[in-house]
Amino acid sequence: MRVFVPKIHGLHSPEYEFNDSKLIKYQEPPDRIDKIVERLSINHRYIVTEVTGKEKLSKNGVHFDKMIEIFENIRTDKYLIPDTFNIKRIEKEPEECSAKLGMYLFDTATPFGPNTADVLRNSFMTIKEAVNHIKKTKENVYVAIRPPGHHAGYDFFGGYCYMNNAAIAAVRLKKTGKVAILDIDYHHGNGTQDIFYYSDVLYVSLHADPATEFPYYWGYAEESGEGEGYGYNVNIPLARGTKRQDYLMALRNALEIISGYSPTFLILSLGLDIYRGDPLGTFDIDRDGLNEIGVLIRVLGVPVLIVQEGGYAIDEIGDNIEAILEPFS
Ligand code: Q9C
Ligand code: ZN
Repeated sequence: MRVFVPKIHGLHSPEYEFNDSKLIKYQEPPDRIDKIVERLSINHRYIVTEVTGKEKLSKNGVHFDKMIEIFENIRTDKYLIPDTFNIKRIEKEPEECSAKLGMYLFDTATPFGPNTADVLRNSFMTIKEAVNHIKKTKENVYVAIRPPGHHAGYDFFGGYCYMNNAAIAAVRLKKTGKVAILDIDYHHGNGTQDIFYYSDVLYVSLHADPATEFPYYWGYAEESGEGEGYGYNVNIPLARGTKRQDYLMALRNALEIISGYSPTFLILSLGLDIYRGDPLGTFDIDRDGLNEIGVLIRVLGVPVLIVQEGGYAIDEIGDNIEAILEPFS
């Protein structure tokens, strides 16, 4: 299987995030992806390509222009964590960079640094190359990318995410067929839901119940889409501590829905934070469980674009990625 990696992702590397009323070490560091790439590079089933190119963010086809313009124009010598949020959503832009970011940011875990915009430009190019490859070959592709994307919506960002990698791919793939997105990150993909809420791109998400878990204000089962999108948003919230067998049962239901839609392409938002040893998750899914998840999704027989989202058990991330990708490779 081909693997695409943004070469300069490591230039986005905040030191801290503000979490649970404390300043803590940033939980989404470069070695997440470095460890994955290191492991797949020595496995003959994978051909790893580092993408060096960059693409202007304004052509992303998904996000609100004003938010992207702010990303393009931030000038800072340190990682900014805004302290004030635009909950009234006024359109006037303040002068201070941190306050500009606060216009669209929804949490305190998503610092914006000197090279963040450049890293996003490299991410965008990486997504485009992966999309071109799956379009051309109809073969499964894995994008080993960070920062992740599924918490970034049309006009908001947060949860370590700035731009929605899976959504950017979906919009492009939609030009040649029907697209479904399956999101198995531990957290609800509020950004992806938001972007496709009014459209017939099918979004199906298995995630921890928002009543107890981030992102708290999205992800309930009754959020079904609206207008053209009605019925094409499917949320399956699961209790903290959900065990492998219950998870797999819910996954079979999700796959039934996807199979009924007959997509041309499937995008898999892959969060390894469902793993039992993850510091941010609570699900009880072991490494064999990850492999079984891969097997069940593979059985659909649809070409899959696998996009990396969360996953913070860094010492085990190499073993975990091999376990879940093996059926696709
Ligand atoms: N009190 C992804 O897995 N912090 N993002 C949660 C809870 C943010 C996770 C704080 C977690 C973001 C892509
Ligand atoms: Zn997550």
